[in-house]
Amino acid sequence: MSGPPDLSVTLGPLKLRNPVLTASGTCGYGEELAPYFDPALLGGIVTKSLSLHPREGNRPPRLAETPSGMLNSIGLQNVGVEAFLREKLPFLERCGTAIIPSIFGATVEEFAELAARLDDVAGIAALELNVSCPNTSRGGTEFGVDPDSTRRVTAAVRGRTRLPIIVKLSPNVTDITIVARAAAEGGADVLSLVNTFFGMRIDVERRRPILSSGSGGLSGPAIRPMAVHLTHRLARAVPIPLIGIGGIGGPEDALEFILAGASAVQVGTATFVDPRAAAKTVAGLADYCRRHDVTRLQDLVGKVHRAEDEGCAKP
Ligand code: RRO
Repeated sequence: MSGPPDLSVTLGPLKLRNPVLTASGTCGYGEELAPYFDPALLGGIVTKSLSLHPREGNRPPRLAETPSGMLNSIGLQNVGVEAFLREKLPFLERCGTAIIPSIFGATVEEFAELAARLDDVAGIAALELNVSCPNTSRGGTEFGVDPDSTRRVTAAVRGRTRLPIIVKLSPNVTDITIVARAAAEGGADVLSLVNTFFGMRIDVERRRPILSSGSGGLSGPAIRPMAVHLTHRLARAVPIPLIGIGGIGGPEDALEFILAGASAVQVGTATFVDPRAAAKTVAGLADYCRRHDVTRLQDLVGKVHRAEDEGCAKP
């Protein structure tokens, strides 16, 4: 191969220098990464979900370790959209990577207002609609488990912005393809999957839930095979590009999602273990391309061989 591999990816109207983004809620508004690596190495940064007004989130304890994973119940703590624009975006703009605010509304109108507020702002590459937060009583999964609500939220946002729209899907549904199609019908350009799975831990001595809110959202390697499965299934069911999320901690994990059909990936919980995980994933993907003589990483999207091709048909 002559020259470095081409890691750039195109997701509908969204072009990224490489397919590795940070997952919402795992690096605040990007500043937390800067001591560890140059954020320009990333394909993009997805911010903590923003609401119209600041939120303090849930009471602690709001994190709990689980086997190969983590439960959270942060409760959407964030600075609010105005403080984001004033205090956080200037740093992000200087990072030299795609900036993707995640937005969260308790109502359809709040989603639309957030989109309108961010629409004409320089330095924003796309919006990710969080219709899948497991830790709020209003909005969140309330929208993301219902196809009609997902369609209405997406269409309302579509009506108020020219930015590419990514809809982040919940895994806590019977059939993810139904909600995904609704998001596409509403005008989504890209789908990201998955947000966290509902989960719970109980302190048996005290006979109480460990999280103050009772249940929370499960992330980390524990959910990766389920997320890869859902990505593989969805890639065959919807015509729009996908971003894979769920326990990605390195290049091999990212490649599982890419081969399953994701055009890009988000690194989340792994950043809490190794703050350099996302940057190392980019470097590892380039290395894989060199070792396998892949000129354009994008050519690998969805290229997993069918199990039947290897003589292991389902019983
Ligand atoms: O803040 C949270 O509790 C949270 C959010 Br907004 C989300 O989308 N997913 C998650 O696991 N936690």
